[in-house]
Amino acid sequence: MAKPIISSAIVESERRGRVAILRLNRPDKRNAVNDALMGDIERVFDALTERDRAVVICGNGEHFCAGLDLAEHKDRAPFDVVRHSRYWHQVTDKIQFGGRPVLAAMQGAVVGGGLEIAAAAHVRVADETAFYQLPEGRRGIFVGGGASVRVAGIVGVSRVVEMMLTGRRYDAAEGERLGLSHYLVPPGQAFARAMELAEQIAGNAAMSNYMILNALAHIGEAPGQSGLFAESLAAALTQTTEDARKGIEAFLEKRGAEFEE
Ligand code: 1HE
Repeated sequence: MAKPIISSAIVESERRGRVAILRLNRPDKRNAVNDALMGDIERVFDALTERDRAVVICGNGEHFCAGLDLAEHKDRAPFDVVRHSRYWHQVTDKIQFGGRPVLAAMQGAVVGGGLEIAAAAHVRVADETAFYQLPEGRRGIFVGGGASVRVAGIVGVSRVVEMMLTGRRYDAAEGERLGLSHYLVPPGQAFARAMELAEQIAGNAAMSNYMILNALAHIGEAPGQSGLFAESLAAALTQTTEDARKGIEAFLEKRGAEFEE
């Protein structure tokens, strides 16, 4: 067994070459996220280094993640809920904007906060057992881990409203059609496919990956002309690197490119 990135009973972590793996490990609670689990997800991201060029997040057991640990949530005062929600935002921001591509490998429940974590990832691979749900309306609560922005950014505000009002369960095929997953694979194969993609993405030029993760998200929030100007600056920074020279040269010589480590 490879050396863990952090020592934790509820998050398993390891490195395989350039890919870091983070496994939610509360299968008996369907990987429901309590404060300790969120803290350990953050610790893994904080411990990553330049050598970790991609991350795969997955869950042990039959479910990716059943969302917020409702047992722990029962007794929170309003200010605690604000702080708790802002902490989820802090950690999901580290997933989305930590500077390295993150892939989610999903099976079974991708529910509530589980969907919010998945939505912060850049590439989502689901197997055919996956299902998606925002049951907050049914539980008398509201989303707090970023769904208003990130899930709405994927499926649109109108559908988030519908999902939260009805608690409807979308199956794996519907989820793929909506963009909740980008890849749909047979049961049990999500992790292997995500690892394959992660290896491939880890081999891209580091600055291209960085710009793809950061520039696109920020340009998406900018007014049109500001976005176009930012795009030109991102292009100027990326296109003038040694890696860009290598990538274009390799294409013209009909071979694969080897980028800087
Ligand atoms: C949990 C949780 C949880 C399971 N918090 N303990 N999320 C939800 O509303 C989803 C709630 N969970 C479910 O709908 C189901 O558990 C599943 C469809 C995911 C899985 O069903 P199943 O039949 O395989 O498992 P189970 O029997 O329902 O649960 C097994 C155990 O996990 C059981 O505990 P046990 O001690 O009785 O064995 C459950 O209580 C426990 N468990 N899910 C706590 N979520 C930042 S804001 C985000 C807001 C939200 O995420 S709201 C959505 C919360």
